[in-house]
Amino acid sequence: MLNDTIVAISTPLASAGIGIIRISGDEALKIISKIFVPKKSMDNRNIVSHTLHYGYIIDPKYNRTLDEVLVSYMLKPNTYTRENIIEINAHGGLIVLQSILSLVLRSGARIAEPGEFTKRAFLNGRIDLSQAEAVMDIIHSKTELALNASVNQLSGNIKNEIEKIKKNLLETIAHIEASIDYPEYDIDELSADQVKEKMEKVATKIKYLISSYDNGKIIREGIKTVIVGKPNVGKSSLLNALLKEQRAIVTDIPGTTRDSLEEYMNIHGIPLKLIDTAGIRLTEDIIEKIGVNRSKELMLNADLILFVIDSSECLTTEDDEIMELISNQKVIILMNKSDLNKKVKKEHLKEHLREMTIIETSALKFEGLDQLQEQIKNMFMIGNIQIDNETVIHNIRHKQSLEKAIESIYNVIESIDNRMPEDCYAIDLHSAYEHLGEITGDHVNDDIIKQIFSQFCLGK
Ligand SMILES: Nc1nc2c(ncn2[C@@H]2O[C@H](COP(=O)(O)OP(=O)(O)OP(=O)(O)O)[C@@H](O)[C@H]2O)c(=O)[nH]1
Ligand SMILES: [Mg+2]
Repeated sequence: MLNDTIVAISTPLASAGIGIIRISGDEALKIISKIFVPKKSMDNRNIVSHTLHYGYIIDPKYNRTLDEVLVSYMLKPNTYTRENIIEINAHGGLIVLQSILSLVLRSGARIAEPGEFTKRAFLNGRIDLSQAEAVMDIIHSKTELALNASVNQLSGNIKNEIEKIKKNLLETIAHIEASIDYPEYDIDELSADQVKEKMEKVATKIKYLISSYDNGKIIREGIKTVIVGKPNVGKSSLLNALLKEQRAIVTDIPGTTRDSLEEYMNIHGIPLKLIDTAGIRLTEDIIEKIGVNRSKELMLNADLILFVIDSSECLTTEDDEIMELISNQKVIILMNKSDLNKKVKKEHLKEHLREMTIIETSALKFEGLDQLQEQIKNMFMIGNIQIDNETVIHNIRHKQSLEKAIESIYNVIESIDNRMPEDCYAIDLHSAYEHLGEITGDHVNDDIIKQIFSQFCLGK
């Protein structure tokens, strides 16, 4: 499949200033010579790589001009795919681009699958699998921090980190196997204690990478923050106050919010995905019931819960029920309506919820909101998330492979502690090595590769 020449429209199919059609493969030069008539005649045998040429795309069969274009010639091996690449910069119109595309197809290319250009870059060894994944992450970045992390990944920071660990493992494996296979040679033996010491260092490194995933997820997806509470405590007012706009409907009628509502706000470059929910109570109203169930569902999947109570009223069984539901999650309790006379005592809340932070707020008077943001910042260590120099794992696939690798390393350590023979733990060393190879793509099966690239955009 790597032998044929592929083509795709690499820009969105919409009216735009320019649209780019990209061709990659051995036939790219031959195909373009059939359909491109440059203003200044050029010799196809002496093309200088990475040059841009002005001219017309002409359908030779009907001698019809399709568009006025600029064509870039990029000769292998210094290209995105490591193959010859031609890019036609045409006008960005649906019909123009599709006409040129079908002409290229008729001239001998095949339509590219999603991500196939990047897949070729990977299969031809220009980038590893983690870098290929970074390409997609860059395209889908929702925050500046996410973009930063993905660019670092593309530049190879994860690849380098993993390669270092793999090299370390490989040296140990080679040493052990040489002494098993060639006992007659006098190889400096690594003592079991030395192997153990090495593996403990490896485990620490892997553990560190795994722990970076929590930050990575936040960088990538933001903090999913769900505002919950019984009806009329001021949840929607709080959302509006934080966003500084009248986004949600607020009334003094309990049960105003029927459906959940999402908005983003930023804390130090990290998005907070704020979700206002329907107040939780027992209700016979069918629509409200659906809303209440949805609130409960959202609560379970939240990174953070803002539990709002009305501090000017006594707590009720509804508040108790919610506290029960959220007792295992990251929660900040907001004693709202602090501008009114206080009836709820903090001590009473603490009886129910031991570890939780309590903040007094008034959504009406915009009080306590800075304190709330500060608390969120500290809770998620947002000030500490620095990804410029640090390697952050933010891909679940990478995390899973690291977890499997560390499992195997722990097995090695355990075998050594139990004084097992070397060939026993050599197997676990191998499997740790292979799990790390899943990240870089040296040990990964075709199905996984297929699945990863199928998530790519067309033309990338
Ligand atoms: N005094 C005072 N009133 C508030 C405060 N926050 C909200 N309210 C009032 O409380 C009432 C209910 O506010 P909402 O924001 O709609 O409450 P909710 O929790 O979203 O209610 P549901 O959508 O019904 O679950 C409104 O009349 C608000 O003006 C506050 O901090 N102080
Ligand atoms: Mg509401």
